[in-house]
Amino acid sequence: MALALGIIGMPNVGKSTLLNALTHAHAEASNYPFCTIEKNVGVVAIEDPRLAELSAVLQPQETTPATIEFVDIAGLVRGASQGEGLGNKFLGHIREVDALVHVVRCFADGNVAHVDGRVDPLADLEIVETELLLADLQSLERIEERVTKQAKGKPQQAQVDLERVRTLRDAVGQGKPLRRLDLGEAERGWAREYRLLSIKPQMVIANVGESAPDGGGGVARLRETLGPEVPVLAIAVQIEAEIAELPPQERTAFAQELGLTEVGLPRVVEQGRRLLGLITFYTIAHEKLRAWLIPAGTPAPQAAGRIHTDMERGFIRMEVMSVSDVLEHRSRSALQKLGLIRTEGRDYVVQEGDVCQVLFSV
Ligand SMILES: Nc1nc2c(ncn2[C@@H]2O[C@H](COP(=O)(O)OP(=O)(O)O)[C@@H](O)[C@H]2O)c(=O)[nH]1
Ligand SMILES: [Mg+2]
Repeated sequence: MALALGIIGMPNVGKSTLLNALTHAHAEASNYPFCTIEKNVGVVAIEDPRLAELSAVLQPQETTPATIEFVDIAGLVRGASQGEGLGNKFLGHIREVDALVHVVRCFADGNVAHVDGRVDPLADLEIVETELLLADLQSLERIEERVTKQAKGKPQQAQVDLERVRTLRDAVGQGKPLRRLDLGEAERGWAREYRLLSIKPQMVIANVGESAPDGGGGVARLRETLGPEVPVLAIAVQIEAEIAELPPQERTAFAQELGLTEVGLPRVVEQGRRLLGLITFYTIAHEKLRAWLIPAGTPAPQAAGRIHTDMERGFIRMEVMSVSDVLEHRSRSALQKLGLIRTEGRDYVVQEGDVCQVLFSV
């Protein structure tokens, strides 16, 4: 049940280049709309300085970073929700991801075609957002029809459901993405269950050109329009892809040579982790140290299940240290003396930075 981020946007804005940069793989990046037909998944290792330090202290035989998944979804055009440009298929791919990375083009480059023949990040953003809203409107209308039929048999429950559907439908009808509504946890879960699109948390990547890091004013306009809830990251995607080709130790120096203050991709990954509400925890088993990402609030047995399903089924208890304690005291015996190794049972909720050893039997 790995959670995934979907890279969305119009054709030719730099989505595949971004995935390519993120995975250092060579996803096809070509100058033709619709060149990405099938979805393309990249597994990205999380850079985590604490993991390296933990590894230096614990000296395991193997150290494995946590990963996060990005899916490159083919470009959407106006009319996608009506099936334009294979739109229905691509919208279907968006249903399957848990959060959205919306790439908009801010770079000017006469060699790269824009489907509408102009560079206007706000207009691009609106076109794609509108297609998501229209798709949600269609879904909600279908759900409403079904619930209305059910209302004949079970009037009371159906009435509650109907009200819910109508609240969401009204918002979407007024052009308001569901992620902006102040919904309760139950409503939110319900909207996710129906796999609505505009409920998914979103970040925006302003793909800026090398010579205009402010995207010709586009970055500021995006921030102003989207408000504080939607993070906007200005990333020079093409350059980041070139930087990503270099060995890790040379990247920062090269970025600085190009006048960038930092390499941008880790910010995309970190923001993705936040959008998905994931925390990092560590496990030690058989001389293997691993970092994992799990949703905040995950109970110990399910967290253990990430390592192996047997560990969830046969979960007995877990020994837990915090990463900061391990890095400070640097030995098991010291931690033991100080009472910093806890024993936790099935009801324990795993916390950010926990270092865990699972006891289980099957
Ligand atoms: N100048 C410039 N070109 C870019 C940038 N990002 C992508 N491109 C080019 O734009 C074209 C389309 O990029 P691609 O990643 O395939 O777009 P996608 O359709 O959104 O997946 C390719 O020729 C890329 O090399 C950028 O930041 N600057
Ligand atoms: Mg592409």
